[in-house]
Amino acid sequence: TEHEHDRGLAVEETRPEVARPPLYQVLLLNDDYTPMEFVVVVLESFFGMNRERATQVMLHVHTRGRGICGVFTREVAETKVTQVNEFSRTHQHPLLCTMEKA
Ligand code: TYC
Repeated sequence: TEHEHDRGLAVEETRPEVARPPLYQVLLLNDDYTPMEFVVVVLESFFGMNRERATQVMLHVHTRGRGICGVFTREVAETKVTQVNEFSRTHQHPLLCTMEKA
């Protein structure tokens, strides 16, 4: 309406709550057999890390037993887990990728 004096229908009137989706951590687990270089390639290829960051995260998992690769919405996290585990099995490595609610 003229100058939007009737604010009832103005599209910019309210600030409706927008729910933030639950987030999930995607984790890598350590094992005794997967080569360190393979884990670095996984972190670069599926999680967009540069080699320096991927090496840091790989060494964290190697020494602490598990580590966070990234935090995503549920569907994205599920896709990462499936793709990493399929990739690892294709290359005959036991590397395990899992997810947990953040
Ligand atoms: N522990 C493995 C080794 O000594 C390396 C490794 C790191 C494996 C991280 C899995 O998620 C992992 N070759």
